[in-house]
Amino acid sequence: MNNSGDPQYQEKLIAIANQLKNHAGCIVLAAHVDPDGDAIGSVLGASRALAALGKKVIPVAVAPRYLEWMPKAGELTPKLEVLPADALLLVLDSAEVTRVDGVPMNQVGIPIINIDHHGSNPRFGDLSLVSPDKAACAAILTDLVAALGVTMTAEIAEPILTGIMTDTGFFRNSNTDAGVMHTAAELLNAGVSLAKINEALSSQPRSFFKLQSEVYATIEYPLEEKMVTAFVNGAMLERLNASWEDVESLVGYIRNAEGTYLACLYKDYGDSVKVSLRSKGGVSAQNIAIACGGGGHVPAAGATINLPFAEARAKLLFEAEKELKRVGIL
Ligand SMILES: [Mn+2]
Repeated sequence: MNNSGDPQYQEKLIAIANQLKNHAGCIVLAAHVDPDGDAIGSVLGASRALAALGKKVIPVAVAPRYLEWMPKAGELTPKLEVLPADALLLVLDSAEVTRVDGVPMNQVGIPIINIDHHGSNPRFGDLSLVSPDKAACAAILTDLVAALGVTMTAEIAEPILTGIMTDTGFFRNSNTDAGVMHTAAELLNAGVSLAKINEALSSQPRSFFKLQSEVYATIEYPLEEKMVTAFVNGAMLERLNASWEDVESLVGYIRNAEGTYLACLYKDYGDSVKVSLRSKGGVSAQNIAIACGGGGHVPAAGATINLPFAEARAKLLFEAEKELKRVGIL
């Protein structure tokens, strides 16, 4: 087990496991807005493990279309306006209180446990375990399942492994270390099928391919061709009968443009622009995202810039240029 993220990792893990085991009421689980594979995987993995302990669980999340295969029918609750009075709230993969989706975060008398792997997490909650060395929040949950004394079954392992696969870019990104490979091996030993997860995650609707050709047509190489950008807006989606979800993985493809260190997909919402950033070669997408009012990880980050496209693009390129100069690429 790799504990380098937090010297008190094991201690905090045990304290959290004990509080969860000792809590007599229900346990509500939630993750961040715009949930990804790690958010949904962490909520489902933790909730199935706690259910195996006999706990009453309410996992709160809405799986985006490409992750709809993950929950069983009726397993997820989309939203809770008010938490049950006896609830404990377990928040997963959420870098900030304001990022938590579907549950009230200010209800008096509700204990909150915060498990995450974003270094910028302010360690909110009554108990928190934030371990930035972990490639995925789901990887922490593998350790939590063990600390709870729950046997890792295929049913618990599948969403956890999915979270790890999506947050490591299918074991290709720089956060794929020996520790996460060991964790994945443990999950495979529990009987989960890597091929099944891979197939489910790789499947794309026809609208995705039409959209892909249009988005590729917008590719530009600014900043002395050290950066690659692509653009999508609502009108393109409407014309192709595609959805914003079809766009999610596109930045992962353009980041492969030869000779570039930084990839940006602009999602133009009209009065604001969401930028999804990917970086390599020492460039920090996180630095750029933070400068634009967002956040994330060093190799993968994002921000919503509340400006029309031309101004948002200028702001992003300004911050990107600063970062590329900082590492000596420009
Ligand atoms: Mn994550």
